[in-house]
Amino acid sequence: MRTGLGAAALAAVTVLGVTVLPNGSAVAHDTGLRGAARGTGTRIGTAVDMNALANDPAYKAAVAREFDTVTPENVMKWSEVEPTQGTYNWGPADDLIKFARSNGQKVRGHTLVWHSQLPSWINETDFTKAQLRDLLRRHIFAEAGHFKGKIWAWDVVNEPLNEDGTLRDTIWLRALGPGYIADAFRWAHQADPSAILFINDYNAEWLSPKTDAYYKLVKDLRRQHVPVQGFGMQGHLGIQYGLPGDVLENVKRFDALGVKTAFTEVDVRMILPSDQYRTQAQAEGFGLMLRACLLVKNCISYTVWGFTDKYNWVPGVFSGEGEATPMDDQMQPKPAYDTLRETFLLAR
Ligand code: 9MR
Repeated sequence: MRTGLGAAALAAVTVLGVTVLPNGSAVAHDTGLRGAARGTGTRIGTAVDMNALANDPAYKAAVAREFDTVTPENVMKWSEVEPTQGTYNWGPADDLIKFARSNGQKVRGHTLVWHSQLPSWINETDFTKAQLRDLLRRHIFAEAGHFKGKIWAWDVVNEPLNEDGTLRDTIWLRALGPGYIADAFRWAHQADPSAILFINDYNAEWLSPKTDAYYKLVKDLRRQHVPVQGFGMQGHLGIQYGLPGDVLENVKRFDALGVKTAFTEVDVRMILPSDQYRTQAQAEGFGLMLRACLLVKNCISYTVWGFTDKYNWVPGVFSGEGEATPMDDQMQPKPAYDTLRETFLLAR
């Protein structure tokens, strides 16, 4: 396991649905990414758009065929689960859990504490600091409690740091102080002791002031026996910035801390229109993060933030950019898909 990922990784070739590995063996293209990942120790996952899952049979079939973990792209966020104070809407997330169970998939919960996608009633009411602390605690117990035993890994705190490594100025920092991160992990662990608890962020993949601060934060929290068990690197890259060179080094240092790691929201966007060079650079971006994951011991999952350009958040946020996923808008594999598959196959 995980031995075949040296320079030989470049020598696997996929032609007409068959991948020829450097040792000469051929693997037919019929098992999907899920089949390719089997036995590598790293699960392949995707974010799921619940509307697409309900209305697009080809999308639904692909989620079941290609992935062994699912993450709700939106339906577990606070604004979605408690749109009106005290009135919970668990239905869509329950549906995803049911879908995952019937397909033998694990669920990554996303996300308990975030500054974004908060219900409007939180921002619109003048809560005191003590009330906000109580609301956050109740929210964590309500949500992690509702899904207790059904979530493999939770993104407990999402995006709490700035690029310079300081704590992001959020409603939670202002109300609870810097200890809110430790509190959130303790509450989540009490509510669902079997879930693997992650801290999660973007621009967290390479060496930088931000990841230096995460390294220190995770180390300090663990020294205080706070149940932080995983470091999640979202993995949103854009080829126009160049691909980061020191991803493996970064993953390695968290692995050495004794926490699990995961790539949690991978996509690689580009300035449109695409061409073969951009599409190839994109494939390299997907591949370099998967390779880093497979080369360390405890990188337990690699999740793409959507697998088809048919449903994707990028064009709505970054104007003129897109095509960020491994399959095109017809759900046909792009070079990134083949790279992911070949990289997994070489690691088995
Ligand atoms: O993909 C999600 C999109 O549909 C939502 O509109 C958006 C709202 O902020 O959140 C997107 O997902 C984000 C994820 O929850 C956290 N990391 C960044 C993701 C992309 O913005």
